[in-house]
Amino acid sequence: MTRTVATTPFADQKPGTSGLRKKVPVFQQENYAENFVQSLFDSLDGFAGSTLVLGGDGRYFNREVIQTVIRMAAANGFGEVVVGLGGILSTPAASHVIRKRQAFGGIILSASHNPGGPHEDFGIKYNAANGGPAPEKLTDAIFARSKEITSYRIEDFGPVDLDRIGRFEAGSLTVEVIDPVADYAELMESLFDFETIRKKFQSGFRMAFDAMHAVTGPYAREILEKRLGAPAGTARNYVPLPDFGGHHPDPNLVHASDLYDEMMAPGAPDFGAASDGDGDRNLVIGKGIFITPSDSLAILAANAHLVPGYRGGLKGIARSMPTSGAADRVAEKLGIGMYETPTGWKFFGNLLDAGMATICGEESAGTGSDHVREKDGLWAVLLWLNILAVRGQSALDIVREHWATYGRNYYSRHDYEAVETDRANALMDGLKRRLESLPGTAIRGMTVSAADDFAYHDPIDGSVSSGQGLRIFFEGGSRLVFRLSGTGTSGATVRLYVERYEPDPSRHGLDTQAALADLIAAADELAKIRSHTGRAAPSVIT
Ligand code: VG1
Ligand code: CO
Repeated sequence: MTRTVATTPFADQKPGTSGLRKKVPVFQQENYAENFVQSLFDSLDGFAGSTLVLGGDGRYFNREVIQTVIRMAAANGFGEVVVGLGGILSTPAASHVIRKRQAFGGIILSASHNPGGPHEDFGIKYNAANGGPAPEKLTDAIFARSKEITSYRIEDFGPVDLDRIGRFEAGSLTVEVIDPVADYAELMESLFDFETIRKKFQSGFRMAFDAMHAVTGPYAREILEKRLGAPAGTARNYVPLPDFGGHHPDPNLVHASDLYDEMMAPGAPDFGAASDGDGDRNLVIGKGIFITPSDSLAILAANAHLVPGYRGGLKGIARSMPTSGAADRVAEKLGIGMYETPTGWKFFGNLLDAGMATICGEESAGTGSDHVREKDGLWAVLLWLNILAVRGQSALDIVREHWATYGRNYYSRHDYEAVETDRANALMDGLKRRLESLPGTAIRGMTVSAADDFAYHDPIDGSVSSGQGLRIFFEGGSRLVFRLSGTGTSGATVRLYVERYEPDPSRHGLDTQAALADLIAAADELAKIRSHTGRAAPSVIT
């Protein structure tokens, strides 16, 4: 039986960089998740009788919301829900399942790299039929709808069994519980040369993969250990836990510091990697070298032709605006298109669908290709492994060679987390007001050549996304970018992105923070970060 339940709007259901992300107690308010899901369904057209893919990263509250979404999907007229066993699907796997099954779309329950647990974060994302994150037009419509919603529809049936693979009826709906790993693993086998990677492991190559007690554990065990024959123990922290073992499932140098320390110490494995809560991010560390996501994008793009799935070459490369220009130099050399989009994977969708870009990346540990419409953590790791196996060199040598060929883009991001919203806005507004007057100004011996507030004109659908980050360029190619995070759940997070290009190989061995010291100091002079935030130093440096 379908019920229509009266409700009243919540003021704060605005989707951010990737979906709606709030603390668990916010989501636990009566009707909160229901209002958002109904606002989503009300903003979609023509899904009667069609398939919805559903899964999440297994964090606290995942199972409860899965049950709610299933009953609401039934009441709203979907014909079928395809859900991962135990309510689990990594973000890239969900993207693949949506595409493979030609589903109408999918709902992914995740707050990505944010911590999980009763007082931590939860999130809901919607992906469209192409497998990619909802475009801005849709998220704007959902938000508008959430402010006027008066009721939602839900069907009355008991909880469906998420722990048994199979197909069954639930009320007016068909539910299919699928193995969350199988389709994805098969896709990876179709892109990479598993035989060559297997031989590499047989020859004694050692890697450490930290699943951070998040969603990629089962994927890494199946693919790395079972299909590629990596020794047992290659995947660590592989059991997904509702609170990620109390850690942030964020594969960066702060939250994956154990892995980093191990990779820098004597006796380190040959290659180290980690992924985040929902499996779309990747951290890659060679023996003795952390590879920045921006460099990784450039190196993967430059070497992709060595791998079966990309043997025909790349159509183009796309990167988010704050990501370093390292990939631009590769695109230039390959003579292919280079696209610069705002932060967030949703902006790559049109370029991938139109066949203009093959590989995309973000400085925030996101890399992916046209095989799905999300960034893909394990895919990036496998691409690295395949390249390492083919080239037969260490990651360190490959990175050094890349810098010698293309020059090095020194790059770092400084995050000031959980700043009071008013103070963060004051910082951004103050800088925005001064932008126009900056060109020609000299700071610490560097002259500002241009400054603007980044706006993106989508070449496919003509949409314009403005206010995407304040950019300050210096003569010689250095750059500062300031933007506010759209994924935080407490206060505001100010992100400062710092980049300097160094063509001279004899100057490639510097420590990153030292190489960027003048620019970092200039950023504080320009934006008065310390006085606005009241912080002496960033919360996270990557
Ligand atoms: C951050 C990253 C952005 C990424 C987004 C979602 O957004 O900077 O590059 O696309 O997280 O990643 P923001 O607005 O906080 O800077 V994930 O792994 O949460 O799906
Ligand atoms: Co993520």
